[in-house]
Amino acid sequence: MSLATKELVLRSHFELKTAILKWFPRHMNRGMREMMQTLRKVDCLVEVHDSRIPFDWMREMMQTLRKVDCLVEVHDSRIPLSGRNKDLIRRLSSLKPHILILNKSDLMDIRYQRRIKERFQSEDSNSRCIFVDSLNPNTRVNGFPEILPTIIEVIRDSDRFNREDFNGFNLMVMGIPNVGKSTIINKLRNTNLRVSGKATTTGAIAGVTRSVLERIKINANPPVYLYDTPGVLEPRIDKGLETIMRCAVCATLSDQLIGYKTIADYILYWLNRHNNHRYVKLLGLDTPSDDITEVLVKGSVYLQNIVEHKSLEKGQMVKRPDVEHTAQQFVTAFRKGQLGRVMLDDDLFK
Ligand SMILES: Nc1nc2c(ncn2[C@@H]2O[C@H](COP(=O)(O)OP(=O)(O)OP(=O)(O)O)[C@@H](O)[C@H]2O)c(=O)[nH]1
Ligand SMILES: [Mg+2]
Repeated sequence: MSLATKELVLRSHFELKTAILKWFPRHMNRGMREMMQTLRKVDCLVEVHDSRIPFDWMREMMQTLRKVDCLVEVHDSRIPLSGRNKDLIRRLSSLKPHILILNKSDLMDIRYQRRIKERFQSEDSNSRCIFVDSLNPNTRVNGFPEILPTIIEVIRDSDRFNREDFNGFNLMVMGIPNVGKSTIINKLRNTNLRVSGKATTTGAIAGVTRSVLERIKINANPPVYLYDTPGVLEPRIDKGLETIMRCAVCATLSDQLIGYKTIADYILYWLNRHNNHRYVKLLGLDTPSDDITEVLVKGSVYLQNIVEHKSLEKGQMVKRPDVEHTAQQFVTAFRKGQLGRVMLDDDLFK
């Protein structure tokens, strides 16, 4: 939907306006320092995203890698290029067959699917790429039924597959936080084994899975087992602000790290650049605007997000718009697809 945009003055590029500038590099620097120390010991995997997660699981992950026949990489289909740990995947996929599942396809602009497949195919002709909407109860409407046959096919085609001592296929799922790795495992298990419940925990915030888990059986005949792993971010995610913001928009970074107002600001910038003004109705505005403070203040009034606090000057209760809460609602609406299906990396496909 596009409204008249006569007075709408768009920013030419996205800049951070908040204190994140002060401490984000420090977080990254610490992550990089820890990464360099750990790299000496384990050869690759790196955690930059959440300093509370210990590094022991990296060793676990490398040990697990020896046992698996195929790497199942999961990524968010709204950001097929941003945030993917490409160097790491390239190194690991030289050791094991690899497939890429682009999940959350219910939220992506599907016009890009063919172009994305072609791009990945041209980068690595041995890898396979499947689009999946793993929350859709109807497994037939998306790439879900293709996953297992494709994995078995790439393993069987690989010259490293040991057919003599076959006692089942072992897979390791990996990817950045919150892209749906655990959801896919549960769904594969529940669909193929006709069971219910969750074998591995899922959740809307980044960092739910915290260690390499025991292998989970996801198919009986042939036996297929899958190791779930914690999300790992690309060590060089600090290479561009837009990459960081796209990852934040898709909740692959913790919301506390970036802040809702900053995430909302990037969404506003991105929507306006794409002539998508659906937020005007959502936030009860008169016209589109590229000023996040104006949008959130007016939106707070419309949504009745008002807080009361005691004024130190006047000594009495005063009301103010709860812009933080409105920013959170705006971000949530975008993440749920209420402002349309998107391809956040569209500029990288031009
Ligand atoms: N819209 C949509 N949401 C999904 C899809 N798959 C998973 N989700 C949601 O994404 C969130 C993250 O899912 P998880 O399976 O916990 O993700 P994860 O990759 O295991 O996350 P970590 O363990 O934190 O690295 C949950 O809220 C899921 O419900 C999908 O296909 N579409
Ligand atoms: Mg998980």
